[in-house]
Amino acid sequence: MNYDLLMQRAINISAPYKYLVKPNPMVGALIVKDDKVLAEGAHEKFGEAHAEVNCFNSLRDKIDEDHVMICTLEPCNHYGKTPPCTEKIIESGIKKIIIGSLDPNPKVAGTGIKRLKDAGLEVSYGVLEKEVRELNKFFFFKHENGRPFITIKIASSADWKSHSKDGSTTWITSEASRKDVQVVRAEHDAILTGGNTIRTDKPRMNARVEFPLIQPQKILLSEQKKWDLSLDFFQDSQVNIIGETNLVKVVEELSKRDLNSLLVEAGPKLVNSFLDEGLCDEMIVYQSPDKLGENGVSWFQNEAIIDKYGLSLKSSYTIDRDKKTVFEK
Ligand code: AOF
Ligand code: ZN
Repeated sequence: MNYDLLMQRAINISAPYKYLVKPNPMVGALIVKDDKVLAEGAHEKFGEAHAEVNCFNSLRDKIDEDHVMICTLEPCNHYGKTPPCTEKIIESGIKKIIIGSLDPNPKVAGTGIKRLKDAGLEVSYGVLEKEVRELNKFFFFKHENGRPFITIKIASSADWKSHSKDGSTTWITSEASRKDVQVVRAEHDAILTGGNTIRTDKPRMNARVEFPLIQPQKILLSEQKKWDLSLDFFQDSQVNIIGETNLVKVVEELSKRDLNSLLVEAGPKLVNSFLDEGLCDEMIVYQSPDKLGENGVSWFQNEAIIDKYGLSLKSSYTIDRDKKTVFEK
């Protein structure tokens, strides 16, 4: 059997649920016999059935010695929001399982494979592991690094200014760039900003996209305790206000929560603080061809800052009249 091809299919069926399963990983499973796919299932919604369970539910055949299960991620072995998949697999009588990657979640981390092996199944793993990891980049990062993946997003003028000093609030980047930002927001588990941004820009900071999704949570770093809760920012999803000013402590606190990724959308001061603390894994710059000139407030003291923080170019392309550049660690 061509396990690479089958694993790719399992990955493919998991991917459409990206925005509905987060912060869980996208997972897909197949049951095959003699190179034929007899059943398939994906994890479709956070808190609901895992891929393996949906896969068994779609199988009409009775399992025999020749059936093989393909699963992109090590089956879970713990009681979370759903019971352990390992027990379901063992009960089914299936004898062989091919896994993409181990699950880095400390609640699973090898115990799923051990349980299956102990029950006498033939288990192998590591098929298209790289692809599974890439697809679930934030999930693997969080569990392997103990903190969420941090993306900083900025919109800049051609001369690296953030906004004009006189407070005129015209948009720097085009509508197409601002639409792209909505998808970036949708990908993250939480959006973090500062009190100044809320007071001056009055942003909504939700993900306005045309597909169903779990809205990112919102995190407001501010020492101001009382807020006008009718502001747009306080709608759509849960808002957490954090009064702590030490960013290392803030991220430590956020690491305890069920968040794999954090999108920082803030002004120059907070953005530079995140960079200074080394708390940036990726930076996305939407840059307009227009300059703000003398009236503009600079994003950085100098542009070479991006190199200084160990970020290097990942991709760069145009969106309408702007340029979107992604830098990564
Ligand atoms: C699987 N199959 O389809 C997924 C798995 O709270 P729960 O019960 O939904 O468990 C979530 C954890 O289970 C998640 O963090 C990850 O470690 C694993 N995800 N495991 O066997 C699946 N989505
Ligand atoms: Zn499971």
